[in-house]
Amino acid sequence: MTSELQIYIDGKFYPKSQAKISVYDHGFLYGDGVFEGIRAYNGVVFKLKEHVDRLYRSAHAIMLNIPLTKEEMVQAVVETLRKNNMKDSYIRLIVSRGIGDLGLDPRKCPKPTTIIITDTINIKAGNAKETGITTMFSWVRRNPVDATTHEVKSLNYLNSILAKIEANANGVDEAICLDTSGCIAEGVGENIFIVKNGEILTPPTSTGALEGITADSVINLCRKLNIKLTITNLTPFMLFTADEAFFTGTAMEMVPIREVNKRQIGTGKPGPVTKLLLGEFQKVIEDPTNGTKIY
Ligand code: PXG
Repeated sequence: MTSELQIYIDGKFYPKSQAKISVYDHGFLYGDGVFEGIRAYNGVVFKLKEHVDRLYRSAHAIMLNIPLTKEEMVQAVVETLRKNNMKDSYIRLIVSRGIGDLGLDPRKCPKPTTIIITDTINIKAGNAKETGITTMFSWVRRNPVDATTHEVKSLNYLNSILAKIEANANGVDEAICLDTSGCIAEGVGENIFIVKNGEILTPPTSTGALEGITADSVINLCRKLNIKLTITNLTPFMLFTADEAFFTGTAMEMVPIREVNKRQIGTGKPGPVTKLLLGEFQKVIEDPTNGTKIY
């Protein structure tokens, strides 16, 4: 019999069925908290230190003091994976404002809640890497660059969820969010890249997009491979007329985009630059020096 998944809450482990938090936790009541989505491949947590750094940057922006040091947080993630005997995992790291009263005031929340879930859900999108996925622009604009900006990986994801609901309702695989000026920001949980005349373009975080860790790996790959990469505003027209396009993110990894709002992108099949990067990116995630060893 396989034992139940153990979940870390504030330094203790609980079986999944008993891993519960208070209904007075402000993460639940107000979306007041921050999180990370991380993956482990073959016994190595990919870019764990980078994810922990980003978690602390998000926390700093919302004035949330995480009760662990970054080193302790790294260790807590590793310990949770060990506890569950896991080598491959989709990890969710959450720090909420903690238990307070029913008012908004965070001063009523003396202790943040730290949760680490190391699950095994298979989020690989079938054969999407070979065929590419369909997308549409959502009517939901990415939040402006204030409190709920996606630069902060906060627990406020309604913006992305509404865009996802719209994509689901329209029978397309993923939504793309525009910023308040109508330029492309990102997908619901992915950064976006286009290829035009052999060069790569991706939007800046001033569109309210998250500074993606997968995107950063792809940007570094472009440098290594001498592919010109420019961070610049992208209009919907630029995506309609791109030769190739793809998403990057921890969950999806790298996935080609073949269609947007019923317009075919390029040949409608993953193009040469995307294919090259897909192959190279696979090597990056398999390279144990790009992460933290669990065992
Ligand atoms: N933009 C946003 C808004 C995100 O939340 C990314 C880009 C990609 O960043 P990384 O660092 O992962 O390359 C994210 C992160 C999911 C899921 O299960 C994915 C994210 C967040 C929450 C859930 O699909 N992606």
